[in-house]
Amino acid sequence: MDMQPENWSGTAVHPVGLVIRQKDPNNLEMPFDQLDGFITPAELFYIRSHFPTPQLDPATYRLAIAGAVRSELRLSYADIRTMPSRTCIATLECAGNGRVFLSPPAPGAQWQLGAVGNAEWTGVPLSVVLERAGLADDVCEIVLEGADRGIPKEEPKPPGPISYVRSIPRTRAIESDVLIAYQMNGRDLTPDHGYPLRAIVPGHYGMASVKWLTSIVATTRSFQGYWQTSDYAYWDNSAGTPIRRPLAEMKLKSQIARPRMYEILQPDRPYTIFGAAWAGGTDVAEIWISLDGGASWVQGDFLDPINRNAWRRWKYDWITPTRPGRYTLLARARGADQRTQPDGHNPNFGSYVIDHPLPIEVFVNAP
Ligand SMILES: Nc1nc2c(c(=O)[nH]1)N[C@H]1C(S)=C(S)[C@@H](COP(=O)(O)O)O[C@H]1N2
Ligand SMILES: [Mo]
Repeated sequence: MDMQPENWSGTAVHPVGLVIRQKDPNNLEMPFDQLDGFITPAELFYIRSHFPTPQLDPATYRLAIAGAVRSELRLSYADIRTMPSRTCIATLECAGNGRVFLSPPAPGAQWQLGAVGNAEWTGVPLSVVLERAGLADDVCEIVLEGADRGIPKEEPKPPGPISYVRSIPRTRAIESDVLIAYQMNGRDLTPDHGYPLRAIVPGHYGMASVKWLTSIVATTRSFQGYWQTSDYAYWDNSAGTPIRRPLAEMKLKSQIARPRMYEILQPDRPYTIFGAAWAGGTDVAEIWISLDGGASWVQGDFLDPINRNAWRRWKYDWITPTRPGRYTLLARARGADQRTQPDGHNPNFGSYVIDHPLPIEVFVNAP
């Protein structure tokens, strides 16, 4: 199991309470030890942007629907706001969340535990717009494009500026929980979270939920763009020859929020260990906690019911050890599909999908 996080220090705190991982563009994470309610307030919800936040005027904004459709559409912000809406709760996790735990260190934003949040999203189901446009029979993917543009920070870089574009399979795109969202937690999206409109693809890593959505293109061939093949992709080795495939569903994962990394605890006292667990494509069924670096495991209790694609907060009432010293705490979830989190990071995912139990080191004081 990967153990010692190398880059746990060197944090600067953003005025509103988020921790800065990269400035210009904004890449800010939640201090995960501040996890409290089921819903993450917008002020504490991580921001992951590859390019500067575009300033879009809702009066002139247009959403284009094009490609293999019967009728192309150009919708205004007002058009979207007057269409039938739906609200759903979804956890978004950046595929690189927990990267600081990788050893050797991996390039990219050194996310600790806070590039994840759970919010209530309101918008028009993507399926409503796709139905209005009329998809051709042979459409296999829906390509979502944002208004932001630039040159990516990570190698290999494309030859010039590109926009942020991701596709999702048609089968997923037409499910009623995939939204063209305009509200987060009952308020209009903030500029950093995608104002005026963004996609929300529940159960997928955050990269699928394209912000500042300006164009939707129905395509009859699988989309091979930079964010689909170079970044946010992995090596699928299952057929013998490695094939590059786009990341999609979030893997089952759990995180400890409290105690926080390197917290100093008093001996022989009640302490409630607290965290959250989530998954895409299955439900979180059990949570197990280790107080001895993985040698033994005890079962924790959930604070939230199962709610597909939303996290479940959990707790374990611990009596801290009497013996002073350093202790390693771990959490490991089991899914309704009977799978558990893996022992270590799968290198086929590169610097993404950090889904193994992440060690939280704490110190117990002398009495
Ligand atoms: N247009 C656009 N959409 C985007 C991104 C981006 O850089 N540009 N980042 C993606 C990634 S990698 C993540 S994890 C989520 C983060 O959403 P948030 O900033 O609202 O938390 O947005 C996704 N949508
Ligand atoms: Mo991300």
